[in-house]
Amino acid sequence: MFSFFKKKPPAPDLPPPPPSAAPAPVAAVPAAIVQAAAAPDLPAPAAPAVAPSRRYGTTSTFVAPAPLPAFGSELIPETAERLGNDADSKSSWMARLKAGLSKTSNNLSLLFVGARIDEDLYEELEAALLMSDAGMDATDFLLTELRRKVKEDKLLDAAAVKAALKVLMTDMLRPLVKPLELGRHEPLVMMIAGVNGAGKTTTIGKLAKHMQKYEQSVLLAAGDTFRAAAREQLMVWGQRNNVTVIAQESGDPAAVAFDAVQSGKARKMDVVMVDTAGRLPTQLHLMEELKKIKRVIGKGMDGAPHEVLLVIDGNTGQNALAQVKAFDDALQLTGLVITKLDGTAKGGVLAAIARTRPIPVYFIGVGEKIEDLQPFSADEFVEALLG
Ligand SMILES: Nc1nc2c(ncn2[C@@H]2O[C@H](COP(=O)(O)OP(=O)(O)OP(=O)(O)O)[C@@H](O)[C@H]2O)c(=O)[nH]1
Ligand SMILES: [Mg+2]
Repeated sequence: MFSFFKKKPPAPDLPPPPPSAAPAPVAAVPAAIVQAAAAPDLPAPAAPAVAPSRRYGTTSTFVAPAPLPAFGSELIPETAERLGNDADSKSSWMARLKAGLSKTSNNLSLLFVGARIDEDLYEELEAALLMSDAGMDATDFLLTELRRKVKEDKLLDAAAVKAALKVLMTDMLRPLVKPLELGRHEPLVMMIAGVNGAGKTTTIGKLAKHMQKYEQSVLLAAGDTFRAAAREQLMVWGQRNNVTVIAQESGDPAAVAFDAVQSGKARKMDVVMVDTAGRLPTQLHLMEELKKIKRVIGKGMDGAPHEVLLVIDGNTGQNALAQVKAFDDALQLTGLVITKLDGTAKGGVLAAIARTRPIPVYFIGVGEKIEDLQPFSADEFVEALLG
């Protein structure tokens, strides 16, 4: 059974959000802009799609949730019927993960079919691991350990060698497993970064939905102020999903993040997630901007951001490692999310990450639906690769 996050927070002293359609006045914030999300079973109010916005602090706009009667294409796919916490969802998740990693798993599995344990096998295994993006270091490590194990345990048949490789891989990936713990701070402030198109905004949307199922109230900050479309993407999604989004028409993403943290504190939200614009680690001025966003979040709340996540496109190959290093150096990452393991991804990059920068992989994604994002499990991942 999946446990999406480490634990449910203890029963809050405060009434659980979002409790009702009634406005919940909060000190220090004008009551008019504190709109509790409409309860799902209430009839849609006759309010305009976008609730009247108000200024807070300097220039940020609050886009309070209001159901949209009909809207064209979904910018962030929305399903969320199930969280994948039953046997059916689990097997379909495994099927999707297996399908996503099939390129690598086919290569690896074929090696062992009727194979003799000789130098040819090790050489082919080395090639297959390198092709899977595992990188030189992880590949060398796995091969050395496997040779040792074969010798020590006097393994004679290919199936036993494959089983030994499975154990080695799982042990290698296990340090990356760590559940995201909710309820440690009020609010838990998360900053999300990554290169362009990695899946940051989509991941935020999926996480927000999952967190709502865990009775977490979520506030989003549209920190991607470069592109109007990026802001719209998050705002429309927020309206559809009863999640308040804080945005600014243009200007300083750090200011949006600051306003979001202030608002999250005043409203006693459980989670504040700050989206950021995509950037390459080589764009040094943009990396500086990210550092500034992080600093300013810390001014809004001591110790925040509590989580700094890097979202990585699983198809990036070995370059993913360079991204992890650069973003970690700049921001001291606390976690990773690897998306798009359903495409041409080969999966080996997780081994490379485990060997060189073992930052926890909180979630992996195999598609665009809500349930396509799940916590990372080393056992499942290796099962999909070598099962
Ligand atoms: N196939 C697949 N597509 C995904 C996955 N995650 C996200 N996407 C798609 O990737 C595209 C980019 O996602 P965004 O969330 O907009 O990426 P972003 O990092 O916010 O992009 P920028 O803000 O432009 O930097 C969208 O079409 C998503 O639907 C995944 O796990 N699998
Ligand atoms: Mg985005």
